[in-house]
Amino acid sequence: MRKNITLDLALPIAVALGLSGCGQSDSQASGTEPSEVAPTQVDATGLSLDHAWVKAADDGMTAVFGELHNSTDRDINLVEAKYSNAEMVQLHETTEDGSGGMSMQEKKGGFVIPAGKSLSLKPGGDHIMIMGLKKAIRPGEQITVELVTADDQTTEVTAVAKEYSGAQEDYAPGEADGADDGDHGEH
Ligand SMILES: [Cu+2]
Repeated sequence: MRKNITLDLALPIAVALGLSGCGQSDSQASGTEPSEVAPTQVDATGLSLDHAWVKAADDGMTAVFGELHNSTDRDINLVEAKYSNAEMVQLHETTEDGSGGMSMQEKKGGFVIPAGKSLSLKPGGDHIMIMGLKKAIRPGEQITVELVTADDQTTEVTAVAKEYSGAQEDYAPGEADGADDGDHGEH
C-alpha cells in the first residue's frame, strides 16, 4: 500500500516534468528511455503510477499526475479512477481551445497505456481530475486513488500532495474566465 517512490533512483528524469509552468511540448524527453528501468512496485495488473503527485487543494477541483506505466505485454485501457473524498473523478485530456488558451475535458474511452510503455499525466496534458473535494488535501499528505481498467482490474496508487499554482486550465471549452496567469504573453 505504501509505495516509496523516492527510492526509485532509476528514473531521474520524470521528476521535473510539468513543473516548469508553461510545459508546452518542449520536452523531447531527450532520449531517456533506458531499457532496464525497474518499475516502482507493480501489482498483479502490471499498471503503476510512478512519481505520483496531486495538487494540494482546500476544496473544489484538483488533479493527480505522474507516469502511468504498463509493465505487461498488452495494452492497458484505464477507464476510471476513484477517490473516496470527492464527489467525482474523471480522466481528462487537455486541448488548445484555438485562441491561445487551454481547456480540458473528459477523455473519451479513457487512457490507453501501450504494452511496456508509459503515459505521462502532467499539468497541461492528460490528468486524473478530482472534482467536488469533500476534504482538503494538504501539502505533504498522501492520498490513495484507485485505477480501474477496462477489464475491471483495480490498482491502488498513492500520490503525495504538492503545492502547485499551474494546472488552471478552463474546465469547459470556450469558457474564458479572464484569468491572467501571464504564462502566454502573446495576444
Ligand atoms: Cu481536468
